[in-house]
Amino acid sequence: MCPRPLVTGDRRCSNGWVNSPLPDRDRSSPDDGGAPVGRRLVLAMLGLGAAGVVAAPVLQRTLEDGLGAVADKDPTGLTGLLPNGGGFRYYSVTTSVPEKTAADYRLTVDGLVDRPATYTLDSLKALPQTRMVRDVQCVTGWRVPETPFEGVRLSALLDAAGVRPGAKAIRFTCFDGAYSESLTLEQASRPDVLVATRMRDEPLAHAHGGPIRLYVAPMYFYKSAKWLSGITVTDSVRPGYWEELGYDVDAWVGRSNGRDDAPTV
Ligand SMILES: Nc1nc2c(c(=O)[nH]1)N[C@H]1C(S)=C(S)[C@@H](COP(=O)(O)O)O[C@H]1N2
Ligand SMILES: [Mo]
Repeated sequence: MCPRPLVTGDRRCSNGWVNSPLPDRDRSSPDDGGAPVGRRLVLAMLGLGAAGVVAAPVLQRTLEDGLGAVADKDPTGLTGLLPNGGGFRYYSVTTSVPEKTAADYRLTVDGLVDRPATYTLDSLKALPQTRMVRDVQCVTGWRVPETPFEGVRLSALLDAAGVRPGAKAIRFTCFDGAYSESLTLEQASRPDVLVATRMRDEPLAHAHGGPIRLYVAPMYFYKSAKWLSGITVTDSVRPGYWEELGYDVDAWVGRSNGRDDAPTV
């Protein structure tokens, strides 16, 4: 299955599905006078050329699309783990993502901190957990109402690490080996930003970025990096994966990316 091509031509369907948080209006036509962010993104994508397509393999499907279709195409072996999707879509910028369990999952906190740390899954679960129930909004338009997330406040991990004076931002990296995200230190200190251990009142499934993902409640869902493995405190914001391709770094729902969705918090 190959949905609407991102740009004219079908070369980017050679790897599977399109995966972009790009709004549909821009995906269907780069020249339809859409929002400036869309044009910027399309130009960035075009600029990538063939190498970019290889570097950013494409995958997108709805978890509830029908597992048969997914099984036919799925190069990742995730199919058996797919939970009831509840309207969520599976996103990954890589064709496969290793599975991590309590035995081999690690989260490192480093950079401009006094006490760098490495957490295991068990050590994260042993810390105080915060549960929040908010809508999830993807920048492509889909929204899932009232989704429970649970986890450790990012601010608690930062406090434990001792953020040094002069620190301004956080860079997040993922064990898929490709995705990254960023927040300012002020954003990262909000009580509604979690290092999530659970989603929808279940342990985080691999398809949803388990065992640990970031959850940034007030921002578009691309900020909620899946398969989180690194938290690095830095002296300036380094734009994340999609932000390098034109999406807003400050991705407040309803106040960014040229969109007017209802805020999620
Ligand atoms: N590591 C990683 N995290 C990611 C992405 C990704 O491709 N890789 N996609 C982002 C986008 S655009 C969305 S909408 C959500 C999708 O989360 P879901 O697969 O749990 O629905 O994950 C975000 N975090
Ligand atoms: Mo997204």
